[in-house]
Amino acid sequence: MRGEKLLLPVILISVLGLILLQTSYGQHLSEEPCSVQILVPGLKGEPGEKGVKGAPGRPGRVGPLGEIGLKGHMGDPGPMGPNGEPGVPCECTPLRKMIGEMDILVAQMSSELKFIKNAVAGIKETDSKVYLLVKEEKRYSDAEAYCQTRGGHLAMPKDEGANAAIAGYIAEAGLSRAYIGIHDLEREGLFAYVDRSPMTTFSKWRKGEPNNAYDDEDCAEMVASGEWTDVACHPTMYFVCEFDKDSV
Ligand SMILES: [Ca+2]
Ligand SMILES: [Ca+2]
Repeated sequence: MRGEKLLLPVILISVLGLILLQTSYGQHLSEEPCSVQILVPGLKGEPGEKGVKGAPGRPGRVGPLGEIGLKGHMGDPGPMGPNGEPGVPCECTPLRKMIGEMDILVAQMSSELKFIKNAVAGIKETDSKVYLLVKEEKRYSDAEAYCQTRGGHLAMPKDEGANAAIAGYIAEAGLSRAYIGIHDLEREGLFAYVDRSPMTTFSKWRKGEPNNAYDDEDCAEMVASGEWTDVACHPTMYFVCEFDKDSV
């Protein structure tokens, strides 16, 4: 007990002495600000609170041009649009007039063409037929084909007038003969016209003809006098075509 009584005053005096010592040291520092201070870094403090978000930065510089992208696929077709406004009725009267004038022109040209053909080729004609002497040597079948492609046939004299017209044509041309459209190719001895029409009352066979010489004469020619002779079909010679006037 006695020891404890002595220890307590000693502790109190020591603490009091330390307090006094610290107080006199702090006063000494504040009273002499120009004196040299030696600062020693303290311990690192606790992390502070997170700061608020800053203001947006300035825009950056313009970057380099990018590469050209790949071409895209064509899109689906769009929906159908609404119907348009009704059209204006056709002004057909001028068109009809124009077509009528063209018809007149065509008729005039056809007439002039017929005149030119007559003048140049010296075409012969009767009331109903136009005859054309073709100075190209052809076989009978080829001659008929030539006439057909132009809308006619080999000449088929069916009366004296027609026969005389064709004969005069041949004679005036200085020829002695030409194929005409008569044959017995379908039945020997039964001559008919090339358009299959039968021979009726008129015929102009030379005396002794048709004779089917060499058993090889199934076609016919007209000589300059206007008489007929049956001849072979394969030799080539000039020929006379005929055309209906209605179709020329
Ligand atoms: Ca015959
Ligand atoms: Ca004969």
